[in-house]
Amino acid sequence: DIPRDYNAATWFIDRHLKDGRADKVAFIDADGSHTYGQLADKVNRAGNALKGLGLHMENRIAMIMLDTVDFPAVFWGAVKAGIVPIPLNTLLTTGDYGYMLSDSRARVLVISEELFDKVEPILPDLPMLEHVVISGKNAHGHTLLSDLLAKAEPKLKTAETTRDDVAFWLYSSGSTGAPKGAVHLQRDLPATAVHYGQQVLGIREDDVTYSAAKLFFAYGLGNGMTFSLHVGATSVLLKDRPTPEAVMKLLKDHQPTIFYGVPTLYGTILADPQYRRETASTRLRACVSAGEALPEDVGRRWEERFGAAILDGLGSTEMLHIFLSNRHGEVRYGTSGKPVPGYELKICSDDGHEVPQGEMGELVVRGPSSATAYWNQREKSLKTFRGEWTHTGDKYYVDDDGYYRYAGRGDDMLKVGGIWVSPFEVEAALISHDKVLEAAVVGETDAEGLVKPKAFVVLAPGETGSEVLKEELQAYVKSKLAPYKYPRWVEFVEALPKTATGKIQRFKLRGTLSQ
Ligand code: 3SK
Repeated sequence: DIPRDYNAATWFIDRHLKDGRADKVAFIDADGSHTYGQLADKVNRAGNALKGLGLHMENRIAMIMLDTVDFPAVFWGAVKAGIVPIPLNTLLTTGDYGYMLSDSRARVLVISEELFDKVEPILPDLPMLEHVVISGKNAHGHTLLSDLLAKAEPKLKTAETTRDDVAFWLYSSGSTGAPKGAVHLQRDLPATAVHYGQQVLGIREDDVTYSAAKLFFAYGLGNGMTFSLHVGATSVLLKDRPTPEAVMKLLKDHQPTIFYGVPTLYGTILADPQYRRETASTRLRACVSAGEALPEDVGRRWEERFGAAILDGLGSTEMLHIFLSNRHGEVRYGTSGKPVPGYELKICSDDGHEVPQGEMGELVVRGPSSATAYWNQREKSLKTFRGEWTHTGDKYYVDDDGYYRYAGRGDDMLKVGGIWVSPFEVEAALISHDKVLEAAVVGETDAEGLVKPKAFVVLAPGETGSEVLKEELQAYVKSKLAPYKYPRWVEFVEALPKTATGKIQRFKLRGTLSQ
């Protein structure tokens, strides 16, 4: 139970000093190891540095930061001072940053030196932005974070916040429209760390974790930062892009016990037969997947080859982390598992009524980490946050054993011959074929004006698209699913369009019929 007077930094940062973890390693990044004691010092200095720039409680700062220890230092320094950090996706365009910086009215931007070029052209157009602070060595004419930290006081008074104060925001990308700032409270981080991190994943103090999803994603923020800080574990951070090569090297070098990935990464690693448990981490005891539903076949093959099951789950930026998940010892691949303790789920029809078990509908969730609203977006907030219930926009049904099965985004479903077809089901069938790496399925209109599935296929390395292969894949899907679900068209592509969080943007593939 979280007391009314509460600041999350007391629990996630300062408690470790009292609990004797000052010398324990909290983070490992490109510069080496950082203990809990060093982290607490850096957090205090960061909070004081922000106050020294003229920031007060409830002011906002934007963070466009790669995964190094500077990220948790700035994030927690702000939270401890009652200032609201807004981590932004580091992969966005200048235009996206212009929108988010002006929408959020951040007064300070902390940015990694490598990313500065992306914001430089828009700085003159951001009147609310007073300071740019650079993490790294090249100040680009602004202020270096390292200089501010060196000069700042190492003691910081914790701001007198309550559990219901705004702690941080995260922008939610969605498949259409402008990004929306999801407003999260001080109470939200401990809720996800307890309910998912401890009660489902079972993270412990002796774990060493690595998340391929970066800290700026809601998924990565919990995986790579708050879950390990919650139990006093160690998290390895990778600044670079999580290519299969980089990830496998990190797993080999640091031997983590928990690995958090996304389906595409699991699939790409599996496509290279040289990778196996012995070339990765022999200590791996749990793997996690989220971002999009994990194809059944990928889960099975990973477990066989790497000797650790993947817990596939569903979360959202709005709910902060995973609220529906598979459990150790009860994994059912091809499903998102069962509700995480502390969260209640309903499957609803379009008119908002709960549907009988087995029927498909929209997944709606109630739980302790829901954002309060989208900043400055009244209509969108009203549609998503309805009283205690948050609408996910995901279609699900519950099978006879109580496992939740993903059936696509509400707007991605296709009706073929009057029957709903989940593009995900057809994709999963395609991906289980040896020659297929990734697939996306959308509805296309045929000569009769009827909607039929069309597949975009990324082939496994070394494979080449051909008419013969197209027919082979069509026959294969027909043999695995109800025949009406097979893709009438198959297009071979180099890559699929995806959101920053790895979700396939099927809307970008619609209307591209080129038989
Ligand atoms: O996409 C997901 O499944 C997810 C999981 C955890 C946190 C955030 C997100 C978007």
